[in-house]
Amino acid sequence: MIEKIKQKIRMEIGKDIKAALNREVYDALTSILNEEINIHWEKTNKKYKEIESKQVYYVSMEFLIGRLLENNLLNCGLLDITNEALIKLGFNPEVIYSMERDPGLGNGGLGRLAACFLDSLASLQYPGHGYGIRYRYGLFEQRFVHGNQIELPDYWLNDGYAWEVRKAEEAVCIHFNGIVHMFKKNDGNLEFKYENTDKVMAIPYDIPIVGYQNNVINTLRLWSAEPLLHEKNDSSNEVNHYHDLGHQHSIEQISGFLYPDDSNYEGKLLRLQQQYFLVSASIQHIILNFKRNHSLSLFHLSEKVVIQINDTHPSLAIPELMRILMDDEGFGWEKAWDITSRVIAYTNHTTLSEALETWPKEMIRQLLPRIYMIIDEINERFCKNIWYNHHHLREHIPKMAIIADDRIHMARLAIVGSFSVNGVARIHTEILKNKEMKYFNVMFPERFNNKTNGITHRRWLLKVNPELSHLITDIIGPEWIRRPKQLISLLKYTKDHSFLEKFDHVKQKNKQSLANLIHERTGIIVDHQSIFDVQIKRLHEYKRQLLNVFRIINVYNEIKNNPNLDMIPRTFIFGAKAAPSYHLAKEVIKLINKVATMVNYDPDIRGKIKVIFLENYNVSLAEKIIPAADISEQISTASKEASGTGNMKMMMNGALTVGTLDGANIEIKDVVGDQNIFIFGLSAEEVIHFYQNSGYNSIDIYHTDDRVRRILDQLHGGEFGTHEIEFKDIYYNILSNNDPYFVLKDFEPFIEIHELVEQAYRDRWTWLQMSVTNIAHSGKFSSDRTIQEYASEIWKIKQV
Ligand code: NBG
Repeated sequence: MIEKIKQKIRMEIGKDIKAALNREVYDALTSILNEEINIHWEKTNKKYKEIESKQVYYVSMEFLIGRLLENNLLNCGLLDITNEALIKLGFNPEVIYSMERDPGLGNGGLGRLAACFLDSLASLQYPGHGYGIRYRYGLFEQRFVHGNQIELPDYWLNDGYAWEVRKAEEAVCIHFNGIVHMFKKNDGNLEFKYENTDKVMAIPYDIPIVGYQNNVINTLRLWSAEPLLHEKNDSSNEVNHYHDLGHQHSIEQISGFLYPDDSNYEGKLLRLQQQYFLVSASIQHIILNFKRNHSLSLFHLSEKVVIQINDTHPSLAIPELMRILMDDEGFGWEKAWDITSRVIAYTNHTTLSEALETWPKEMIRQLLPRIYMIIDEINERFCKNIWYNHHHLREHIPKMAIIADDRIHMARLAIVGSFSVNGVARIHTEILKNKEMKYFNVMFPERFNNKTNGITHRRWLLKVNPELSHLITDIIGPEWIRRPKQLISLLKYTKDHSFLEKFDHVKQKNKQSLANLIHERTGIIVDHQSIFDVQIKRLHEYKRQLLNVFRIINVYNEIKNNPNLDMIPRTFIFGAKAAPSYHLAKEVIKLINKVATMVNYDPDIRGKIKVIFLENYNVSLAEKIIPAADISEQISTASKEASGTGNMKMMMNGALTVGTLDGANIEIKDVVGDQNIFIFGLSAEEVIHFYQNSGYNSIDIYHTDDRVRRILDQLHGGEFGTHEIEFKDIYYNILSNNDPYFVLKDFEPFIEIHELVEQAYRDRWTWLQMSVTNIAHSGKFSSDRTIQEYASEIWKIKQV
């Protein structure tokens, strides 16, 4: 490796290695690695073609893949020798890897899940690929100015992106707007022609997805929008030229930026264009590939292809596949429907009503006239089917119809057009079946199934926590890397003090590294022996960062009352971006920053607590925080968090969960046992009951709990702000809007559970034993398990 790096730098940059800049070494390394990857990439594709295997296509508006160099080196089996080589050449490997921009092509859990799935597919040797959008600007870069979130554009492509390959020859054309003409053919069937459409080219950029030490390279294909070639250069005069520039710009906008909303969708025309752009390009390409690779009729499509749509965002895949099958391939409705509904499977990721997508029907009719006609007919046939064949559901047609109240309900379209509908954790799937999608479940019970989320243990343990990984391998052998369930063997060592010592040592080292990073970025010194109490996730009311802040304020008030309070020092660590238009979420950001300033610089506190809010939380930052966490805060209002995946990542690195009975927390509790997790608060049933019967009054708690009253009065009275009205919206939301996420209701249980946490932490061996027990059980939450379930129960694909 040393020689290879030296030679690359000499040949490509014309420099001696001693003079090379970090960025140049990064470039040299990616180039060396790409040569290796390309060989296996071609072979993998050839193999899939040869054996005509069935392929799964994971279509998603988001892929949050994180940096790739270190990950790819690891998966290629080259990480150790590269690290050694870099050190010998006088470079710091970490610095070299950090030269890579972190592609922020996703918001949060949903996009990161897609990336974990791709990693597992390749590592388990499944023929599975991703389709997404190559946004020119990913999720905004977050800065804090006077405690407020400021959003800066994310220019991630500025220095080029070493892992992508532009495949102009595989571009496809997407049609928007225009008019649809209908003709009657000689055989009596209808024929459709489109006229005056606006054409946009979708250019694919392929990214290799490297399997773990198995020479499998799958593909993540990201589409970029460009004007048609002849349209681009067809400007004979200046007026036209400017018109064309405007036109070009509006087309490029389609893959311009990622919508920065998490669990909340604004009905924007551009977002709809993006969705159709992704879907049409991907489906066209899937059909093309099918024809290239098989000599079968498209009637057999479902034997060779399965399309998993990641939430409803790509649900236009259903009418788009229908359109191609009927208008381009000449199938009649019934056959086309039969093919489509055997190929498409849908994953739901939320039950939050504001996140269930609907589009004004006029918008779809204008932008996608032919697609609208097809949706209209799907709806018509579906409603008729209920009316004639499912009498008991007749009265529910208004709640089931795909087109209702002049809007198109995407989740309904997705359920009707798929053969599988899955939730992402047990409780979430149950809520879908029994509440949110109840009538659909009555009609299609065989479609509904659960696939509890997972995370790739290769990135989230092996790569981010090398010392812990070595320690685990030393004690139980390397088997767990290929079979993460083997981590369970660690249970034998939960009472082995010498092992626990070593584990503790690694944790302390990770905490020290994070403390260093915190110091570098914020100038604040944190005590690495304090409890690192971590909440990292998107900022959302239902995730209840506010509950966490109220607790911190409460501890602060207690210390002010009693400066000699006997407590173990704590460092509260936050990372969170708020959607730019989400006012209350931004208020909470400001509040956390305010409390941080107050706490961190108050001499009375004497370092007992520190509050650290790290800017610009993203995958790379998560990789630094997670190995250092002692406590993982998973405190959503029960029933609201579909699964959560940060909970799994932190458990896998030995943090203990403080959580509500929500999402995958429940399944974590099931495996680790009640004594190895800290559960508190309302259950989902209780929450749902309160919503249905409005039996909760936040004012009552304000009047009866002095601590709560004190905190709210501090908010209201300007004690945390520079002026009185600063946090009024939070205050009114809790008191006048009756605290929709039960922050006050769960306040006392949350304080109490943290008293237990502190007690547990005081007993060092018990704590370490609990940590190791969590790691031992975390194998269940590897995305390898999840992918195996998808593969055998939904996709019916085989390992190659
Ligand atoms: C999110 C849920 C999380 C879940 C991820 C991945 C959306 C719409 N949903 O709880 O909020 O872990 O999806 O399934 O982003």
